[in-house]
Amino acid sequence: MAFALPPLPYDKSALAPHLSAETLEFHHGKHHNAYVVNLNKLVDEKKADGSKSLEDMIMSSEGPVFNNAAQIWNHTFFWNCMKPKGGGEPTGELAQAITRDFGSFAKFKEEFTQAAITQFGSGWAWLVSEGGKLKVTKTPNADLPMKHNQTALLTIDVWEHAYYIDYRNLRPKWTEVFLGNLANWDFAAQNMAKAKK
Ligand code: MN3
Repeated sequence: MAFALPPLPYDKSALAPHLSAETLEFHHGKHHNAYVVNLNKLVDEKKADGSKSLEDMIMSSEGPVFNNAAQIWNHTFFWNCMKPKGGGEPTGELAQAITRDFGSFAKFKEEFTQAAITQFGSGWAWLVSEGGKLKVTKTPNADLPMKHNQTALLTIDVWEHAYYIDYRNLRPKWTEVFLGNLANWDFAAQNMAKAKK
């Protein structure tokens, strides 16, 4: 069975003015879709096992199959890390865990921003859970927490294609807007709850 491009969890104009419909049209419709097309092509050409789940494929592959499979997963995850009227601060258990492991939400924000800004070239900054503890990490290109025994809670895409249309070269501005106006803390809390099981 071929892999399919999952639809965005909201309308492509729903994140404006923070992220334009044009950005989502390109980022989801062109970039995310290209990873799906490429993976299906690789499965055909290399006779890779296309009946595997995307996660199994990510965990068992390297090179082009890994890159495309992981980028499909990363983007599907990333769309859910944003919502209209997002941002602000988490509540409940997630808020407590952030205070416990970073000292304060402000400290977490500093670390996450630093990771997003200092990822050299393309990649991702993450809030992850590892052995019951929350951490901020960054990964290059398609690399992702599940390859490092970590559960992803929240991510920001810092490939230039994620912000260039709206913010040109200003990755710090993009990171600020993501945390301030878009971050979906409900989704991160759900991921933390699943990580505990
Ligand atoms: Mn991207």
